[in-house]
Parts: sequence; structure tokens; C-alpha cells
Amino acid sequence: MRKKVILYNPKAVFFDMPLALLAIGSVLDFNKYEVIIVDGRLVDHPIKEIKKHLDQAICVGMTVLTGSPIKDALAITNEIKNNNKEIPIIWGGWHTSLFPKQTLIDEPNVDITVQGQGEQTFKELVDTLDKKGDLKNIKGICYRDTNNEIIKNAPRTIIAMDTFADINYELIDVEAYFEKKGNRQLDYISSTGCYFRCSFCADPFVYNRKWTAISPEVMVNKLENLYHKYKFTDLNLQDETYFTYRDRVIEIAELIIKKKLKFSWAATMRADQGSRMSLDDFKTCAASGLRRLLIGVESGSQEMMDWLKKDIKIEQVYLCAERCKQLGISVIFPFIVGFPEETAKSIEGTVKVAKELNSMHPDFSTPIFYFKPYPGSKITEDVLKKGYVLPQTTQEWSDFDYVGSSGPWVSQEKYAFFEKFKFYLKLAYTKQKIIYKPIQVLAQWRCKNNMFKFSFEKRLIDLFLTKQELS
Ligand code: B12
Ligand code: SF4
Repeated sequence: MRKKVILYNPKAVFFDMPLALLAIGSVLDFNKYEVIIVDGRLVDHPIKEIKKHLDQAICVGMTVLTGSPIKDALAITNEIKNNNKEIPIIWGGWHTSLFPKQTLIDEPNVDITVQGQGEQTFKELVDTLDKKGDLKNIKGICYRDTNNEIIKNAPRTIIAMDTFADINYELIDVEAYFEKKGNRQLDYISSTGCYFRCSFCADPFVYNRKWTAISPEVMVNKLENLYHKYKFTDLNLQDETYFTYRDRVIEIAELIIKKKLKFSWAATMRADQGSRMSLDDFKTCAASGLRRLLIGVESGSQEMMDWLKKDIKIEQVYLCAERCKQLGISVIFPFIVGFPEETAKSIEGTVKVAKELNSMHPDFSTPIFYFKPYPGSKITEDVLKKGYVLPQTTQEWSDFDYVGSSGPWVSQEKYAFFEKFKFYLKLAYTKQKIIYKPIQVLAQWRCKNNMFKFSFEKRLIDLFLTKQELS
């Protein structure tokens, strides 16, 4: 009988497929191990599911993002240990990449943390735990040794994705995710890491500005099999920067067209990458099904963009926007306000650019987030040096992201302004039902004139509509 490896995805909003668990579960030897994925978002009592398999399990692995997922991961970890003290519990993902030791210091029931890319590390870990071997030679982990001392092993450098086994979607109930999403949308990851250095992002810290990707032919062959097997109609590429190499993206698009795979797809693009692509390149992507891009703008002020080390020019954002407008590709342009010491001029720039982009096309949107000093970024390091205090324990980190918060550097007045601005922008420029047309005209007038006082329409709509959003 095969031994079991249990993997847990903590509760979260939205129903993206648990790609991290699929990635680490797919590389294990299936003749030796049976992988059980339990997703806290899909089952009412995940601990009951986990307990069914605990007796035959070698270990339990969990993927942990900073913020509320820690709470659920902790609750499940503690319940497992109450049931079975001996079973090793491994936490991996972004939070433990940033806090390898602190997680173990604070949480005695977590035995091992994993840093960075997890496939090879997890494979070695499971084999070693199975043989009750020594963990000292496994790169990219932190653990407690027999003397209860916390040891951090050497880091693991990023490994080429082409060397990993195919992602085995049979480990999850794909139809259940389609149903929850209300769409036959397959989540997929085709690259890991990022070459860039944005000072608000943790990627440069976790992946050391390295990047690896599945090569075009291999990727499209895999997609072809998945397409026929799951009949998905939309592909959600979760890569940090899918458009890193123009030639790779175009080859993939051409292969999708050649193989007549009829699905739409969405991905993240940097504006500098998009501006280096020709209009024909955009057309090829659109012909292969590109329906939506996410292009991070962050700020409407070039000065602020430079301070953020985005390495992008605002004109590049407009160039991409023009091309997408021409080809009917929808775009999400996220902005962030409330950086430490952000000037009024920078905020004015953001308001202006967000309005302009939004008014270009009904399928363009400009969500505005409030900056929070997520760990692992250059800005966070800098504010810490100036005396800013971050959560000190794993428990405190679990309270870090709460919906509706304005972050530490946005005054109540600015917060109130942006909440109204965001509301009216959306109402003014996105497609609206006919009954909303009169208030849409009013919203356009408000946006044009920056007049957000006496917002009776907002109060009315807020009263009747609830929304689910991330912080
Ligand atoms: C999908 C996604 C989500 C989903 C999560 C779905 C889920 N499964 O629960 C949703 C929409 C809920 C989400 C929310 C948020 N997200 Co998010 N999200 C992503 C995204 C785009 C893809 C994640 C993914 O599937 N990657 C693919 C897998 C294969 O990669 P991976 O997760 O890194 O896993 C690898 C390793 O980390 C490791 N590993 C991971 N888990 C484990 C577990 C074990 C046991 C082992 C051994 C190894 C291991 O091995 C894997 C394979 O190499 C990433 C960006 C990215 N490309 O990773 C951001 C990202 C993870 N999100 C991020 C952020 C900031 C957020 C939000 C705060 C956004 C917001 N503005 O509110 C919220 C926070 C929500 C919360 N705290 O509840 C940050 C991470 C911050 C952090 N410190 O945790 C990222 C990295 C984006 C970024 N560059 O800033 N997100
Ligand atoms: S924000 Fe995007 S482009 Fe910038 S470092 Fe992070 S992942 Fe890379």
C-alpha cells in the first residue's frame, strides 16, 4: 500500500486552484506515495477530511500566504497535532519564504518551513521523512533538530521548470473549482520568479531576481492534453510576469492557433514588455484567445514610479492601453496609493491617470489599493529602519490583512476621498445596465470635475449591494 502525503490549502477568498499544492504534489513518486489535497475553501470541515488519512500519512504540507490564511493554517496544524503528535507538519509558500525561522520559533507544532521554489525541496523532504533520514542536506528548508535547535539550511537556487513532472490536475476535483468560479476556467502557472526589482514587492527577495519557465512547445502540448481532458474555456495564467520574453509568448500563441485550441486566456504584463511588442504581436495574442491583461501601473506620477523602481514609463502604459483598446482586449490597471511620504502631486497624478485609462474603454478598470508594508520588500525594509513596527509574531501576522483598511500612510480624509473616487470611477466608465444610465452620467460629471461631495447615489448603492474584495 502507498503511503500518504496530505496537503492543505487554507481558507481564502476566491477559488483559484491550489497551484502550489499541485506543483509540489505532482513531483512525488506516485508508485510510492498517494497525495491527498484538502482545500479549506471547498470542504466544510477540512480537519475531518484530513483525519481520515492521518494514520497512513508521512507528513502534512500546507501552503501559507501572509495574513489571514495563517490563522486557518495554524488552527488546522494544532488540531492535527492534538490528534497525532508525531506527524511532521511542513509549511511552505510566501510567508515561510519570508519568515523561515520566526514561524518555527513561534509555533512549536510546525516542524519544517520551506523557502522559495518547492518542487525539488518537497520531493527530497518526503523521501527523507519516509526513510526517517537526516534533514541537514536538504536545501531550502528550516527545521528543528533533535536538540530542539532551529537550523536553517543553505538556500536552493531556482530550478528549470521543464525538468519537473507534468502538473497532475487529477489530484483535485477540477469540476468543483469550475463550479465555484462559475466558469470553466483553468488556473495554470507557466513561469516562476521575476527579473525585476519593484521596491513594494517580495518577489525579488524570494526568487532573487531569477526566472524560469516552461518552454513553448512543452507548455502547449500540456495545455492541449488538459484542454481535451477538462474542456476548459478560459485559461488563467498566474505567472508574475508572463510576457518576460516576447518570442516565447508569440510562439505559444502561434502554437495555440495552429492546434486550434479554442479557449480564451488572461495574464499579467509589464508595460515595458508590452511596449516592446509590435501591434502584430498583440494581434497574434488576441487571435490565440487573449481576453484580458493585468498591467500594474501603481502610480500616475513618473517620479513615484521611479522611486518604486518599476522601471516603466507612463507612456508605455498608454501605448499598451491604445493597443488593447484597438483590439478589444480588456485590461486591469492596478494602482497603489499611500506609500510612505507620498506627495500630493503623486496622488494627483494617480487620480488623473486612473481617470484617463478608465475612460478609454468600458473594459478597462483601475482598482486602487492602499499600500501596506508587506514583508520582504525594499520599502518595508526602509520603513523598519526608520522605526516602523511590523507584527512581531506569526499570530500577529495572521491579522495583517484586513479588508477595508487604509494602511498606515493614508489619512482618514484621503481614505474617504479614494473610497468615493473608486466608486464613481467604476460607475462612470464601465458597462452599466440601462437603469443605471442616469447615475452613470452623473458619475462621469463627478469624475470630470472631481466633485465627490453629497454622494447620495453611493450611499444608496452601498446599502443594497455587498461586495467581496481583497485589502
Ligand atoms: C492565486 C493568488 C492568490 C489567491 C490565493 C489562492 C489560494 N491558493 O489560496 C488569492 C486571490 C486568494 C490571493 C490573495 C492575496 N494575495 Co496572492 N497571489 C496569487 C498568485 C497570483 C498565484 C499563486 C500561485 O498559485 N502561484 C503558483 C504556485 C505554483 O507558486 P507558489 O504559490 O509560489 O508556490 C511555490 C512555492 O512558494 C512553494 N510552496 C508553496 N506552498 C508550499 C507548501 C509546501 C508544503 C512546500 C513544500 C512548498 C510550497 O512551492 C511552490 C512551487 O514552487 C501569487 C503570485 C504568484 N505568481 O505566485 C500572488 C501572491 C502569492 N499574492 C500576494 C498577495 C500580496 C496577496 C494579497 C494580499 C493581495 C491583496 N491585495 O489583497 C491577498 C492576500 C490574501 C490573504 N492573505 O488571504 C503576494 C504574496 C504576499 C505574501 N507575503 O504572502 C504574491 C506573491 C503576489 C506578489 N508578488 O506580491 N492570492
Ligand atoms: S511587482 Fe511584478 S514586476 Fe515588479 S518585482 Fe514584483 S513580480 Fe516583478
